[in-house]
Amino acid sequence: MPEPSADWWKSSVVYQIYPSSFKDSDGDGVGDLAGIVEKLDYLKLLGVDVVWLSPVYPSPWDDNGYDISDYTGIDPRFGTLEDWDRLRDGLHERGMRLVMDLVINHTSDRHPWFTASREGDEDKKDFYFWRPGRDGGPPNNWGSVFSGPAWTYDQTRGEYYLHLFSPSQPDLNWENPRVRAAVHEVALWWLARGADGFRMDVINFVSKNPKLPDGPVAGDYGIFAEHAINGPRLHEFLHEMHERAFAGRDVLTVGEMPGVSVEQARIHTNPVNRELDMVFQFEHVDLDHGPGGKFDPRPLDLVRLKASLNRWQVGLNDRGWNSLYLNNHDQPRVVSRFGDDGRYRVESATAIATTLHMMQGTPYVYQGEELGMTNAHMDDIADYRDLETLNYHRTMVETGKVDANAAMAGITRMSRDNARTPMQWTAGANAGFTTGTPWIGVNPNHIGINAEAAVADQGSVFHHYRRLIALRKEHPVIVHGSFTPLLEEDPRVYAYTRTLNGQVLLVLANWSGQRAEAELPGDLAAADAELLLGNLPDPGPVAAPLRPWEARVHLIR
Ligand code: TEU
Repeated sequence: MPEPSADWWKSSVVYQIYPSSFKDSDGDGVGDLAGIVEKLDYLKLLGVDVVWLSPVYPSPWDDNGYDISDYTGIDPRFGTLEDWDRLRDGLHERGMRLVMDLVINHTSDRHPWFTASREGDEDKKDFYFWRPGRDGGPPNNWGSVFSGPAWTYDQTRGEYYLHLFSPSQPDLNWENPRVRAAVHEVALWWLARGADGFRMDVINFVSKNPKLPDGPVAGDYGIFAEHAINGPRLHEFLHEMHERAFAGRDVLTVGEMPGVSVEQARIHTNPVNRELDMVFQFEHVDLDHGPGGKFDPRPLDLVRLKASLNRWQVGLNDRGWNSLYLNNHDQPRVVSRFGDDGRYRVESATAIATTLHMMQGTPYVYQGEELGMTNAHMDDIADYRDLETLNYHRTMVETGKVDANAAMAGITRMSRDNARTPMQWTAGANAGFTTGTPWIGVNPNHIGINAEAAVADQGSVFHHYRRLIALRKEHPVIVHGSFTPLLEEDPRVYAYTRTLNGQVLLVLANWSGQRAEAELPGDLAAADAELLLGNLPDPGPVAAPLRPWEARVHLIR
């Protein structure tokens, strides 16, 4: 286990594993903990420091494990607590850490807490949001993230319960101090077992306007975000959890916060407030959502993406800390979404990675991103497994509310299942993921896009990620340097500098399939710079034009 040191997570790179799709060791078609242990040397070669493990707790699997029925166990599909211990030890032996996914805004409706609550148990009756109906319907007009109303009537209790996600994910009532104490106990239980921190699911949803008022109507329902996120007690709840569970411990805490602003994140991640180390914000991954939402996508506007990411870089500099991500289990594969997964797949994947990894913050690599894995391009709804996707198709497409072809195109481009197809290990059967029948289809392009081929090819996306990760360890300017945006209105080139103790890191990336000139300020253009890393052969000097999807990192000492 590496020596604890203050803020180790600032110079770390985190690798997210979506366990059901990473590696299956027992042939049941679902990834498992023992499968992850088989691949630890692969992760060590990549150079990542931390593994963030998406949920592996017992779950009815409505939302692929984000509906938890037992917070201190392992779902049999993934193995046992002893398997988890072996994963923990395997990571620690290699100098890596293990961060767990805490889903504590809601439980599964099969969790014993909910069972007791619906039956009116004295201790649990207020563990969730129960309300009588209004005018024969739900208590307010909120809609769920996963389509439909955010309330379901329960015959046993005779009241409605709140679920901002699916009816199988009832929201915990954090106004109840016993709920908060129970959640703190869960965190302490995993820390005692050797976990090194937590990713906290929609953690800014845990404080809601206690009156639960109607939201402004959009479509069939009211928008819950007006009153159910970033609520009045959020800072209090986060600080309380920090003091009860994290204070004095050498752990990484990252809060997933859909809808958080830079201003709020500056408070959440300012160490003096003792809340969280960093947050996952969503501004940059919501930019291509059209008027009809995520399944009504619009092409990327690079100038808007630069403005968003740059705002977060400048906004948190010296006061908070950024997480840096463009991929995860909820987002389509960035090389298909913002890059070019055809002619310039390797070039665009590495240019995008260079742009992100040289910024200030902790980079998160999602499984397969380091291979340049692409969207699945599935155009038959029968191939999808994701609750959000299937609910959207059922409630909007099958009802005729949206045009079926346009919606299916949106689903093909934006569904979360694009990130959840099995990890591509080899060109062989099922991409070497399983000897059984995979729970979701394997991308046919695993023939050419797989870890075995990538590790053997020094020009692969994998080795570019490995070099980016290594640079972060070698140059303090990458971790601690201030950020200065350049060429903010340029529609093709992403450019910025990082500065520390007189050293200037210049990052140039052409996010287009055309040649581009970076019109740099004279002092930079003429600088005598050392080339630290390029993504194409024979990279030129600072002033050299940028070839299609070319990225370069120059150091001016
Ligand atoms: O996601 C939170 C969230 O906002 C999701 O709605 C996600 O961003 C959305 O699907 C994008 O369209 C977290 C988890 O990451 C996600 O996997 C869970 O489904 C969700 O919470 C409920 O736990």
